[in-house]
Amino acid sequence: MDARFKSRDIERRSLDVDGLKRSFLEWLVYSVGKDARAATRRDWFHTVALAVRDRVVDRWMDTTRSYYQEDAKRVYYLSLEFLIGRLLTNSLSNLGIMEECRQALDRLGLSMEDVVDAEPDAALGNGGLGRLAACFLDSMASQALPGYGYGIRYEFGLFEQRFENGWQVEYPEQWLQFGNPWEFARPEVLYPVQFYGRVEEFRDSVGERAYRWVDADRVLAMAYDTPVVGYGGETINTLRLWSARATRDFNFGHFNDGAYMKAVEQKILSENLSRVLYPNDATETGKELRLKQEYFFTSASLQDILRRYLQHHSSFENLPNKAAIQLNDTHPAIGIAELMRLLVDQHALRWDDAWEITRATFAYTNHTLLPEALEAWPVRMIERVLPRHMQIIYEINAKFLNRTKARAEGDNARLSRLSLIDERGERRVRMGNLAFLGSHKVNGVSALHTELMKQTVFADFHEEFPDRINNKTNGITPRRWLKQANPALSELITTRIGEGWISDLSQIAALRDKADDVVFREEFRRAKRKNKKRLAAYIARQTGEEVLVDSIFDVQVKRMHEYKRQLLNVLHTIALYNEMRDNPTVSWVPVTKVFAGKAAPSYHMAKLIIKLINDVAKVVNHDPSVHDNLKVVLLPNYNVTAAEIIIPAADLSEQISTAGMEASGTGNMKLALNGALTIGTLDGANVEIREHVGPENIFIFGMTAEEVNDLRASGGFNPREVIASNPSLKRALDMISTGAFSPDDRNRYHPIVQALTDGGDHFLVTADFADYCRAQDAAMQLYRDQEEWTRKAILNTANMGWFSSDRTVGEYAKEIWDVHPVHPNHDGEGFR
Ligand code: GPV
Repeated sequence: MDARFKSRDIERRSLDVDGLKRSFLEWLVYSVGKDARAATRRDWFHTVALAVRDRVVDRWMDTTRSYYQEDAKRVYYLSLEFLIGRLLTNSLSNLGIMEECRQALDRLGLSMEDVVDAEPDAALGNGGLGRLAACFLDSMASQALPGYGYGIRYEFGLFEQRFENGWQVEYPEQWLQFGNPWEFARPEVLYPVQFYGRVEEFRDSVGERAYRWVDADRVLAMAYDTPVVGYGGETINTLRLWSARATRDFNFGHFNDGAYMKAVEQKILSENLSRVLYPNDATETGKELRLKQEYFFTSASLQDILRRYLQHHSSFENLPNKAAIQLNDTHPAIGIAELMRLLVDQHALRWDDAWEITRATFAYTNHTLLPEALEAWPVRMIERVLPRHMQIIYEINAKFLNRTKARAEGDNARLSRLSLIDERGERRVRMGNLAFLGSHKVNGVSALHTELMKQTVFADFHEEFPDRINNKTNGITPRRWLKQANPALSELITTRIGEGWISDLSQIAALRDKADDVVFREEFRRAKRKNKKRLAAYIARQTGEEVLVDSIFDVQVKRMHEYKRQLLNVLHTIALYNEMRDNPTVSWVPVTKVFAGKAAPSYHMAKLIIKLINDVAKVVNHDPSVHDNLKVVLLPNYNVTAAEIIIPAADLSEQISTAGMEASGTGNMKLALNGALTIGTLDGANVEIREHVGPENIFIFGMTAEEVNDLRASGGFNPREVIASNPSLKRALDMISTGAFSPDDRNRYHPIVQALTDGGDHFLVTADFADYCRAQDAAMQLYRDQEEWTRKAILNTANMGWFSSDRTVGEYAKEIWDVHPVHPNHDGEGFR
């Protein structure tokens, strides 16, 4: 070791058991302020996290310094959501000191599990979109890519879900309550962000027309940085989250009125901006505070990006060569108007130059085609909240529409579809159109979704700009979703093929041969069984329900949404329950139906489906006539931490959305990688999963996206006819509608029955029911042959290598961002 450092400095970096143990004790006493006798589990978590953080800081600064010294092109991932979950296991695992830490804690008489469990789950996201952002951060850091995440440091993450009497009830998620040991507050990194006010026109120094935004309210955005530890610990990137702070300037006018307290209160209220995450998944609320959140973090991030750029450059023409900005859906799309404003109003660039730079810098990812999720802000709201941006949007629109062919050809219908402004009804700004126009690349998140983008929402834009749309099928990080969540399977894999798969998941293909190896199959089953036992214990703890470890763990975990069709699964559950009761002498394959997922608090239908699942569970689980062959559980408060326990234990993965509606799905990838067989529709990335794992190793059922489209277009679908011709479906629906599961309120499920019948069954649950049951039967029959089931499970794991987010991020880096790995120099001052 280098003698330049005092022993304490060395200690802070040491990665062996003794060094870790000494540093834990030092942190406990001097930073947490407790001795070992008085320390709680939470104190120990903070202690360990702070000690681990010490091992990261030097390499973090080295990484940042290397990017700076090389003036490397950076990619900035702007996202309103980062669903990162816990960080302790992740950091230890990526640093490669998991075992050392376990032993150090052991010597202190502590269990690693207890310490790990004291960490709150950072739920700064709703579902797939936010988790994708977190997987991308891991992949960028693990591949030495200069990538930054920018978002909001919500004080309250996604609500905590509890069931009261079977109904979902929401509680605030106070993840910051006891402090966050991973983050570094940066009170000096502070940017003003404005709202409201008006625009003044004036003549600039050369007599040109110019604009300034005046009389606006101001808030400050303050940075909090969290290190993002890449696999191997070589690259440590930054996730920078903004928190709203009141400005200190006072309106003296108010004081003269004696309204001092009022003035101060207004300032405090401005901090509400970063208070809470909106709990909607793929639906928009159109609330002003949401628009302000979007602008708040986007503006602060752009100011920060320009400041960093200007350290090396004195003009802006090189910005696209030094910065790539990825818009995670349209939530940060106002950034296009904001960059134009910064370049034109504040840095005096000519409009056309600014536009060229802006377009070359931004790229946009679309994550849904659902019309209710396509953001469209009322013009009147933007005019009021962001008056200068509204002008800029009009200007972008006018210049664009003037140049289109449609105008030349007098095709007004097409022109109005291309417009940034939706003129039907209340005038609105179509954020998707703005994002498309202001980006050099636009991508979908699975092959099917990208094709549908070209055919539907962006058909006109695709014709106008045929090279702009491209596909980047989503991926998941194998570090969190295999190595950390499933140590049993990970260790088994490593004994056979080494550990190269962790940073190059394509290597997992080497397991294909092992599917025919009877010893390997036995060990694979043993790993799965271990995970199922762990889940069974979790289920017992959470719900009080005992489930059979040897039953099929049939898992549907995701947000509650009609298009995801938890109802289809419930109807099959009821049909299976009836069959089991009718045929008690048959030797049934035992099934455990595992559900988990949150409903948006204002989504009444989704909340009613939650209640239905709980009601069905109550009846089925306590009916002795099914002899424990069927259990239904709905686990509360699904989050990243719960997913890490549930996913490795799954046998069957439910991916049953109405074809054409799930943009990609990423849970489907996590489950298949962990050796679950998929039962699914040809939707989103399921299509590509089928291509990779092979059609014989997946249960595909139901209508295709094209068939769905045709059936809906024909207007001829009649759910009543389908129900009448399927006795098991009819019986299940009759039971729901007559109160078999809700004797206390027989009409409770009227809205559900209504939606599936006279409501026209928009999500085609009844249309796909029969084929779904056929696929379920096939799965149950296959499960009887454990060798054959295991063979297919292994082939799923072995064939999922392509779905690593390393592959996805690599494609973005090459085809959209043009960023390259920068390997940090760790030899300099400050490194051991
Ligand atoms: I837009 N998605 C999400 O989680 N929240 C959103 O607000 C929107 C999309 C999801 C899609 O529903 C998934 O199909 C997809 O896999 C995921 O985004 C990541 O692309």
